[in-house]
Amino acid sequence: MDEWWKRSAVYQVYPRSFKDSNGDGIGDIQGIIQKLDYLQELGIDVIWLSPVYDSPNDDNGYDIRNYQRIMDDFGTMEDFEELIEQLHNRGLKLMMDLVINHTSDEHKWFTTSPEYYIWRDEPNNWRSFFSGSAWEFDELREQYFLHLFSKKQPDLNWQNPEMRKAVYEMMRWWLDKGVDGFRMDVINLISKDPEFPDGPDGDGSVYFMNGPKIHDYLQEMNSEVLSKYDIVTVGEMPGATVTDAIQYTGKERREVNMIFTFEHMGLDQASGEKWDLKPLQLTDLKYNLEHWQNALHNKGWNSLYWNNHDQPRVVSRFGNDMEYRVESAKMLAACLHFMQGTPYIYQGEEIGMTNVRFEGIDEYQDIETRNMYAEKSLQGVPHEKIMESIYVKGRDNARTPMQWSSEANGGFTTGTPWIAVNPNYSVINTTDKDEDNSIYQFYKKLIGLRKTMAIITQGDFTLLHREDEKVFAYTREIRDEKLTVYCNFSSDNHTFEMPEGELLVHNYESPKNTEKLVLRPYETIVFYKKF
Ligand code: ISL
Ligand code: CA
Repeated sequence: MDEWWKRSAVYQVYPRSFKDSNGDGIGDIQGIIQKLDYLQELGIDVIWLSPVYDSPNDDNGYDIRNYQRIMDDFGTMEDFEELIEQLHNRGLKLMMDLVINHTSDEHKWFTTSPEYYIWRDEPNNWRSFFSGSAWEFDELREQYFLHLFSKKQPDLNWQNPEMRKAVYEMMRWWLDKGVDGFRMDVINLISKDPEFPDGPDGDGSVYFMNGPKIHDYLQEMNSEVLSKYDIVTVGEMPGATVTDAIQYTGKERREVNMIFTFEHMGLDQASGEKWDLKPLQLTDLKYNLEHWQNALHNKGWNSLYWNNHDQPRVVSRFGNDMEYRVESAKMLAACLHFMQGTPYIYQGEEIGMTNVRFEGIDEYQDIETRNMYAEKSLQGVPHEKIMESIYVKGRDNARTPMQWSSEANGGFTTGTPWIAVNPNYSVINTTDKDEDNSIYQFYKKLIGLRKTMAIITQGDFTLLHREDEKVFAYTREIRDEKLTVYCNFSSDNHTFEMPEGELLVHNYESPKNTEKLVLRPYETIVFYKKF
């Protein structure tokens, strides 16, 4: 089968914050349809749509109440079918978000088929990702159920074959409707150690990440469902290492096409806790990505991403969103898009949207952020200190509405947005997208090059200037071709020997005219050589 997804670029739409078509302040499916020209022009191939299923919205749709219904906020099943049709008419594909580690506690299964969930007479010490115990007492059953996320997200019991059958049936139903693939939410958490042992300091991850039967379940899902369709699959997999990734994505193993690693997202974290801040050391990022590039080469397949709806905005995180916002947004794009793998662009990344700083905790909507704030406040951590970590890492950084224009609310809604728009919308928005030097045009160029240059999807990766703490440089090589990519992650100049080849991509007007390669602040420059 043709592996079209190896040449594709994926664009993630977080529907609540993309475009509101009816003025209720919530993005919706008709809003996405209105913006298909914008997406098609960017050159992307696939839209990954964050959950649009019926949900009470405890975790913005990652708590599904009914897998076969569209959330009222987003529209109707007819709207969804229209979206698929319009995408397909344009040659674009739709990747659905699939949340099957857990459902909402309002899903009918929770009462009609309690054996689909995980129950214990006594809780163990595991902590939920969203603070507090991962177990909740149910008055009716007089037992505890497991919820790795919020208490309104009970974990499904994958040991139950009936439950698995019901999930596979639901997946086939969507594929028969014409969806082109799945992004599988925390899919490597579905197999838990049946003994449920206590974990060190309440961290149960070794007992539920990449658990004992995970590969059996994925292979069964593949033979029951995935293998019957020409689709793309990506598994979101916290805690998966390169060794795991080779198993999950090795072609002959028939599991998934690629996974989202979290390793490079944890490098600016001082401990196991995401709120424990530490500045990024560039060499850590370089060595990590080098490791993934080389280990999966010919053995599996990488997904490439800098951010998503759970992560801060990359230009604020690894770039410089104050003095060099445009330069660093482009530099980061080039750094990622010349690597091997399938690149993912998160809505707003292509216009250089930044993190947000709301005054008070009440303006934050994310359950992870709110629960963490409540827990730390009780422990006596000062307000300013908690807010500082939210400004750096909070998920709402990525969830403020898409900034379409300099009109009220960034043109996202004519009503009151469900979460405030980043006040910088008057400057950062899509209205400059047609200008030659816009970030959008830069992304468009990178996406286009991937289509025409096989070296980008196939070439060997070699890191250059390994020890350099400020500059990330690498080559890609195949037969008689070579790409050399330089990325300056700092606001100082750095000088190197001039690489071979002609200039392919550049984020400054013209190269500095010297014998040497002088990289200016956040400069990226890419050379192409044919021997
Ligand atoms: O957001 C995170 C970083 O702190 C993770 O803990 C995140 O919850 C984890 O990566 C799993 O994410 C996915 O499943 C969650 C949902 O809240 C996220 O939005 C989703 O991407 C539960 O369904
Ligand atoms: Ca709406």
